[in-house]
Amino acid sequence: MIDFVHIKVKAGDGGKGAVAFRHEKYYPNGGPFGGDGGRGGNIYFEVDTNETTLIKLRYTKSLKAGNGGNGMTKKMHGKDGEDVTVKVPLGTMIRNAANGDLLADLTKPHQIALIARGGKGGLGNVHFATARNSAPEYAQPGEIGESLELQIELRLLADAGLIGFPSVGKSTFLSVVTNAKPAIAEYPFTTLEPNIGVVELPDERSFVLADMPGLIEGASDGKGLGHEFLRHIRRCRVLIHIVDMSGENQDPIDAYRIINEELSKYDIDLENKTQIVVANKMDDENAPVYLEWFKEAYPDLKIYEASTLTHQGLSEILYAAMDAISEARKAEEEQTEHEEVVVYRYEPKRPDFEIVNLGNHRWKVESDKIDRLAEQVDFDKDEDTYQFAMTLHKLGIDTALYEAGARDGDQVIVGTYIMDYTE
Ligand SMILES: Nc1nc2c(ncn2[C@@H]2O[C@H](COP(=O)(O)OP(=O)(O)OP(=O)(O)O)[C@@H](O)[C@H]2O)c(=O)[nH]1
Ligand SMILES: [Mg+2]
Repeated sequence: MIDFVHIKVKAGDGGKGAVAFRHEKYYPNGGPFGGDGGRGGNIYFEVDTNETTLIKLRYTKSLKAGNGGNGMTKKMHGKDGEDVTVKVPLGTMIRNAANGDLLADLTKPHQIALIARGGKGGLGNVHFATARNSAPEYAQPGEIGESLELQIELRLLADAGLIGFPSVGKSTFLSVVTNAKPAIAEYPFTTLEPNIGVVELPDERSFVLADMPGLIEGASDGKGLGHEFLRHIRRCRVLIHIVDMSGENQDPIDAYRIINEELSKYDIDLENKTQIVVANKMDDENAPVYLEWFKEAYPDLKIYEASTLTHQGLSEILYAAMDAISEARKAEEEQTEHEEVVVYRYEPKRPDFEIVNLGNHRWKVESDKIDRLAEQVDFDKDEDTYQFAMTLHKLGIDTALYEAGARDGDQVIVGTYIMDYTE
């Protein structure tokens, strides 16, 4: 079952840095006193194993995280904006709707993905005081939080899979214990694609159940519907293996053996999966005799007798499956419980600039971003020039120049401006 929703998300904007000055009795002309803006809230998506659908998001057109508060006087920081965490089911994939890029593939319990990052708060004017200018009128604006349109897709990972020969009653089983409405018919290979439903038990536990197309001898080599869905079976924690005791289509003893052989051939690790063996169609008049033979052939096997037609014996099977699934989930959760898995879609930040050695102690900083910034600067004004130098410093350009080999007195070309380099 695949489920899609589209939503817009907007991370919080950073708060503005404050321009303020100290005005106290004994400091009539005190220095800059403006604090920093707070960080904008982030938007996270987190796996919650209690969720099984995206229905909640279907009614959400957009989500917005809190903006950071503005900086205040007395160097007080603005408050950080509130984060938003969206709980989604296991198997949720989040894409950037604009280009289809996969931002996160949430496949483990507790996994968290940072999807939209809040803007940084602006620095208050306390950061900009210098020997030359002890009363800066400048503070940074806050960064704008990211906004994205998301395409969210749920690929339910089935906890349990119904397997067996064609026409044994797998789809009938699914249709009786879940809301799913799969096609059911006498002829083999009625089911061509797995159908999925959610089993909800009276004790409020639930699991995802899928029926599978029928398996036949040679399925692992691609016979019948072959490989297509064996890969789904591999991911199920529990297999409910249905054997048709009417004996109408196959001998139940052979059927059970052949299915297990095919699964092993396909490298499905049967040792580590719980297999619940169901003797189905027990309402059929021939079933009791076949069942006796079956028990003699497999004396150590626990067999659940059932009829999906008359709904006999089904709840015992569901509880057995649920218990095995709960145990498997617990083991999985314990593995990941204490390491919060964070999937950042961010690549390690690439520098926005390149340092080019022109030789002769001359260097060039190549960067569109910095060229654009430089256009705004009035280099006749000390304050502007100073701010620009500070920006270069913050972007790590002086360090990068040093690492590239620049030394005191070298010339650095930035945009159309030539500066002297000082370590
Ligand atoms: N007598 C009897 N017939 C049943 C029972 N369960 C299912 N059937 C019948 O068996 C036939 C096949 O049922 P499906 O549920 O489609 O079987 P399936 O295993 O999904 O078959 P494929 O999708 O072809 O692999 C249908 O005609 C059902 O009505 C049962 O408990 N007793
Ligand atoms: Mg079917």
